[in-house]
Amino acid sequence: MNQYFPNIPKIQYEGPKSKNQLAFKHYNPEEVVAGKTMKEHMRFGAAYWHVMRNELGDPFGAGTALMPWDDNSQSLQNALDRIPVFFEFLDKIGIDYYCFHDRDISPEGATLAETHANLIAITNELEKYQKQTGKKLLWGTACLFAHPRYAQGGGTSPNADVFAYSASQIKHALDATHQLGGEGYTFWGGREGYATLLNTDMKRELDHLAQLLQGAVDYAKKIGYQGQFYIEPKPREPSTHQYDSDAAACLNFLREYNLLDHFKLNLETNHATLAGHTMEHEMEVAINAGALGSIDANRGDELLGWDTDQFPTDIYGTTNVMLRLLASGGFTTGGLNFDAKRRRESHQPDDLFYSHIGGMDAFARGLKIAAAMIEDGRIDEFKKARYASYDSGIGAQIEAGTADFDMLDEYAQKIDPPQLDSGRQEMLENIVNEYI
Ligand code: XUL
Ligand code: CO
Repeated sequence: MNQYFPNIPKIQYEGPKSKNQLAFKHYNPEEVVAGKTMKEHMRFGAAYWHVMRNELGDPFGAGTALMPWDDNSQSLQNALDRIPVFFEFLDKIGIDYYCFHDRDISPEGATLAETHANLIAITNELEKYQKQTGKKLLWGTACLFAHPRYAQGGGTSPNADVFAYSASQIKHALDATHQLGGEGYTFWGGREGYATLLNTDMKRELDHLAQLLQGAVDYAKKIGYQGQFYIEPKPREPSTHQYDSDAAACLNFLREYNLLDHFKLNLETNHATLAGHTMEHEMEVAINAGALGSIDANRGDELLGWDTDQFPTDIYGTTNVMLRLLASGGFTTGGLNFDAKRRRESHQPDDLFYSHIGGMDAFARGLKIAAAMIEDGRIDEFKKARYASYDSGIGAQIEAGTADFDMLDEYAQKIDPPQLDSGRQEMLENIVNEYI
C-alpha cells in the first residue's frame, strides 16, 4: 500500500520531543491511559467526504485540492478507483474506522435503480478492502441534502414523492451499512428545516420527519441491522432553521415521537458553536439523557460565523471533550470521526496527513490531561462540595421529594438569611491550566 502517497511513510509515534511533522508526538495507540489503550478510547474515524471528495472550494472560488487519482467524472469506475486511495490513507495514518454518505462513495445513475446498483457495486468493493485491511465502518448515512430534489427537504419536503425518494435512499444506505458491519447509522438533516414560516407547516414537517426516522428503525429491524442510530444536531446552514438544532431540541423531538429508545446523538463541535453552546454543554446534555452516541471532531473559527469544519487543534477543546467522555464511561458504538477539512490553501495530498496527525495528537493530549485531572480529583471534589447542602437535612428532603411548600416556607422563615460560598471560577480555571 504505497502508491498514491509516495512521500508519506506509515505514521509512527515518536514522542513529544520529536520534530518530525510526519510522526505522532502524543498519540501512541497502544499506550494505556485510564485503563484502556488510546486507540480504544478514541476510536478515530476518517470522513470519506472530506478525505476523498472535498475539493476545497468555497462560495467564492473553485476547489483547489490536488487529487491526481481522480478523473473528475461521475463514473462508477472513478468511484471504484478512489477506494484503494482511501484505504492507503487509512493504513498510513493508522485510523481504524471511517464514515460515509452514500453519495460520497457512489455516484447517482441515470435512474434511481442505477443509483442503487452503483451503491451495491461500491459496497462490495469496500467490503473486500475492509476484509483485507481490518478497517471498519463507524457509521453510514444517506446524503439527502446535495441533489436539487432535496432543496426543500428530504423527510420534511412538502412534496410526498421526495419523501418516497428519501426513504428509498435511506433503505439502500442502510443495506450498505449493514453489509459493511457499520456500528452506527447517522441522520443529519441539513435540509430538514425551513427558510420562512410563510410557506411552512412546521407541525406537519416534524410529523413527517418522525415518520422517516421510524421507517428507518422498522426497516433496520426487518433486515436484522442492530447498529446504533444517531441524530446529529446543527442549528442552521444550509437551512435557515434546522429542526434538529441542538442536543436539547433533538432529545425533545425524539421524546415527543417515542424514538428515544432507538437514537443517540452524534455531536459535532462546530455545530455546538453555531448553536451558541460549547461542545461540553452539548455533551453534558446528551450524557444526562444517556444519549451520547458519537462525536464529529472538528472546531469552528471565532472570527467566522459559519461551519468551517477545521481540524481540532485546541487543547482546551479536546480536553473538555475527553473529560466528559471519560466520565461517561467512553464510547460503545461511537468514535471520534474527523468531520474536518483542510483549509483551501492546504491543497496538497500530504496536507491530509498533517491535518489528521494534528487532530489525533490534540485528542491524545486532551485524553492525558483529562485523565490526570480526574485522577487529581480537585475539580470533582469542589463540585461535589458545592452541593453538599443537599446531602442531608432540608436539602436531602428536597431531593427526596418529601419537602412540600408549607414545610419549606416554615423552614425558610426559621433560618438565618442564606450565605453563599464562592463559585471560585477563576481558581478552578487556574487548576485546569496547571494541566494544560
Ligand atoms: C454537516 C455535517 C455532515 C454530517 C453527516 O455540517 O456535519 O457532514 O456529519 O451528514
Ligand atoms: Co458532521
